[in-house]
Amino acid sequence: MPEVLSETQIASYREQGYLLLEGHLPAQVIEHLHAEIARFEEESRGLEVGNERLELEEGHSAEHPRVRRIRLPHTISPMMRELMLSDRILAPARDLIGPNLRLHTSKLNMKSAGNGAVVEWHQDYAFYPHTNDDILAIGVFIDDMAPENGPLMVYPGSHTGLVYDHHVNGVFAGAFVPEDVGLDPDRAVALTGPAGSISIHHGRIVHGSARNTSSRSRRVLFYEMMAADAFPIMGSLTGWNGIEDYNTRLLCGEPTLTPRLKDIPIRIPQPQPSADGPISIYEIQKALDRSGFK
Ligand SMILES: O=C(O)CCC(=O)C(=O)O
Repeated sequence: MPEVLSETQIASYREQGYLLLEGHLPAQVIEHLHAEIARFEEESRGLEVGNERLELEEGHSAEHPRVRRIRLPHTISPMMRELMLSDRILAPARDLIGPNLRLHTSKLNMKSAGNGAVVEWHQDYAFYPHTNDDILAIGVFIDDMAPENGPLMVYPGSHTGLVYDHHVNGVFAGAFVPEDVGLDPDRAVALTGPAGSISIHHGRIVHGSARNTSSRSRRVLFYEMMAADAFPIMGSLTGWNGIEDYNTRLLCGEPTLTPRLKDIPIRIPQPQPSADGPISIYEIQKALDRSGFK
C-alpha cells in the first residue's frame, strides 16, 4: 500500500517521469527555510570567492550578496537535514522507488532576481549512472514558481528513452541542446506552483531551467536519492570512500551488497574537464557552445 501517493500519481510518474505535489509543505517550513537562507546569505557577505559551503553568482559583493548554490545543505543546516529525513520527503520517494533509500546529494539552487543562472538541459543519470534507474530528485519550492522566474522544466516521458550524449569535443560537459537530438521544444513542461510545493523528477528525465529574468528570486532545495540497490557504475560522479561511508548515506530501510541490474542505456561521464575532480554543473556546462534556452 502506498504511504502518501495515489495509484494515479504513481502511474503518472511511471509514464511521465515527474510529479508535482502542490502545497505539500506547511507555510512554517517555508518560513524556516527563508530564515536559514538569510543566514547563509549573511555569511556570503564575507566571501570574495565561493567555498565548500557556498557557490557565488557573478556580480556577488558584500553589499549585494548573490549566492548561486548552497552546497550539501543537509550537512550545514540541521533544519534542512531534518526535513530531508522527514516523511514529507521520504514517504513519496518510498512510494515510487521502494523502502530502502540512499542519499546521492543535496543542493539549494538559488536564482537571484534579474539574472539567476540558467541550468542547461541534462539528465542526472548522465552524471551518475547506476546499476538501475530507481533514482529521483525531490525539489522543494521555496518561492512561488512561475514561467518568468526560471522554474524547473522537463520533457515528459524522456526518462524511458536514450541517455543522450552530454560531451563536447569528447569531454563531459553535462549538457546538450534538445533540438539537436530531435526533442521538440514545444513539448517541454514548466513545473510551476506555489512555495511549499514539491516536484519529483526521475533520474533519466531531460530537464533544465532558464535564466530568472523576473524581479523575484527562484530558490529550490533538491534532495537526490536512489534505491539502496542502485550502485554507481565506475566513472560515475558519485563519491566513493568505501562501503562504510557509502552506507552512512542510507536515508531509510536497509543497505545491501547486492546491486540490482536493469537493462538501460548507459554512458560514462568521462573524461572530466578537470583533473581535480568534479566541478559545479554551472561551470562544466559552459563548454556548451550555445544555450538550449532561447
Ligand atoms: O535548479 C534547477 O533548476 C535545476 C537543477 C538541476 O537540474 C541540477 O542542479 O542538476
